[in-house]
Amino acid sequence: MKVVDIVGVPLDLGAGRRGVDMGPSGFRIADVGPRIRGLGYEVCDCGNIPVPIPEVIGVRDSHARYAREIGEVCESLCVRVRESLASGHIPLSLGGDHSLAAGSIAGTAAALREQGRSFGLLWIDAHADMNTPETSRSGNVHGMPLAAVLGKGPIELACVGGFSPKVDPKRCAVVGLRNLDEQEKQTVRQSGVRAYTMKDIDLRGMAAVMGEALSILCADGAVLHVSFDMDAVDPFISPGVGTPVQGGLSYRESHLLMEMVFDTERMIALDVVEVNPILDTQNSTARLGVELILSALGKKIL
Ligand SMILES: [Mn+2]
Repeated sequence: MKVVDIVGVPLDLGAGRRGVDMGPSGFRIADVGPRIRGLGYEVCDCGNIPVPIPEVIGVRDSHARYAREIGEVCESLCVRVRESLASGHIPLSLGGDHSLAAGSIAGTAAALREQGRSFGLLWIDAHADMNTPETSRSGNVHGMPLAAVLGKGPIELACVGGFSPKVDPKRCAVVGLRNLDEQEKQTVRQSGVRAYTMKDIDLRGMAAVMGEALSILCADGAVLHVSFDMDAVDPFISPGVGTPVQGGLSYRESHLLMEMVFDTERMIALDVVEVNPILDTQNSTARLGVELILSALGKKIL
């Protein structure tokens, strides 16, 4: 029986608004473990990774706030994800702000290096998360994790696991983009990452966009790491996120995306992040997150 390892990461040091540290509780209250078990998986809830709170640490670098502490959390998560994959399990990292992906993806990259295999990275997000301490206006590190795994961004995140970069930009696709400043638009265009905006999804449909993205990411037998920011989904149905942007993925587009991920049979690791119960309505965003996790793990309509 396939095993899913749940790892909670109550991290809000990368976000500008507090509360996203309660995300893992939101998922558990929405029965994430029992629901996955109901699909026929064995589930191991590994608890939460210890994360410091901002009240007990000072800001040293206003261009990358709490980067050192976030880097330390990411090192712990990297170890957990690598061990989970080495055991043949599926690590499910629940956030917490998106900066945790610098750790989970480091874990995937480390495990696959040991096995001599390659992976594609599917990044679902309203934002590109490709800022660096030099370009970020807020200094919030949750806008930087994709830069970090590509070898840029704050050094504390880029070097998690002791090597960099974690992934080739040609093996990355971002889906759901709709909020970038001028500088970041240029960064994305020059990055070599496949970027699918909401306009692409409107014009071509989610099925065509994901069909293309997955064929690129899974080429040559590569497996998949999926990093899903709940702010990719439209805030009407996913209100509990720190940086909502209107015009996002619909309920069905989000599910189709995850169903198509499952159909590849290549997904080995999943992050679902940026659930903020403080900003949510009746835990609806965590509940939607759980539904999307189930689709990615093979829940079928028929
Ligand atoms: Mn993000």
